[in-house]
Amino acid sequence: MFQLKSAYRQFTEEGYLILPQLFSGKQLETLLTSSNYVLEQFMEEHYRQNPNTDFLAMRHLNDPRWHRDTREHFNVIMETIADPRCLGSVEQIFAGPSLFRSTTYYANPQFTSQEGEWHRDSQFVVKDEQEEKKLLEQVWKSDGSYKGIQLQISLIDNDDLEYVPYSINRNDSPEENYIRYKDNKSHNREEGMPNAMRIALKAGDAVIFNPFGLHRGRYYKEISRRSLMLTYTPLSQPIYDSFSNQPWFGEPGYLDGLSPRAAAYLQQFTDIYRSSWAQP
Ligand SMILES: O=C(O)CCC(=O)C(=O)O
Ligand SMILES: [Fe+2]
Repeated sequence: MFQLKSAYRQFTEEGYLILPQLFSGKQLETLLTSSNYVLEQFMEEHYRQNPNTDFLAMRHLNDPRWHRDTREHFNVIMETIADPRCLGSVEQIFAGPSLFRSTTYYANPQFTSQEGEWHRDSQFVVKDEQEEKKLLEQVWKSDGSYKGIQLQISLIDNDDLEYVPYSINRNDSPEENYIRYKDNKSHNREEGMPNAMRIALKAGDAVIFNPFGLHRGRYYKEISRRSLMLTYTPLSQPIYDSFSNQPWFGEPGYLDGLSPRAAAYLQQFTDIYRSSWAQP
């Protein structure tokens, strides 16, 4: 009998896991409508402040500033973060409970087209290549230390994300290192990354990927993209930074009106991070 790898093994070995039709039908439509409702407000503000200038992504769709007129779209986004379909897959990978970290929305640019830069997210939290090697070695030793895993839901058909399967458990090969780091990172938009796989998703499909593996996006004005990304850490590994800096979770009534299950899940975020938001 043909036996697929377990989700846990697929993710830990290859660094990514496809979740076909995580959302569909009316629910998918609603999620697209609610995400776009936030995006439109963000765009209006962004283009007013930065005329004719693209942005790669927007963060924090759950910021109450986008939901002053109605809680309808807020509820959709928050219920999605805590949806058992999302948490089920994420917690299978963590082999334990998860903690919400942040939301990001990728929408195609309006004015320009460019390839994304090949990277591992580990490079953003260290000062140089040597330090990154040490960090990755620590991660491999500690077996499952995550900065956060990304659950990206394609709300429309899209294949902008590229990933190098199995790169998560090893250092760069010389070819990979050339593209990612050499000559002051000036080659990191070049073609030819060995074994790169474009992740083709239909509307409603999702991918979970470990951002410490090699990956990049693509940002073309001609290629429509609406991908909602939810980031999670293991409950036991909170990370304090701009992603978790969401003091609005501490506002009275912030979680009112959500299902008891979603409210209980998201309350953990408030409980864990609240002290880090306190003003000195
Ligand atoms: O999906 C993209 O465009 C890039 C995603 C990425 O780099 C990340 O989530 O770490
Ligand atoms: Fe990344």
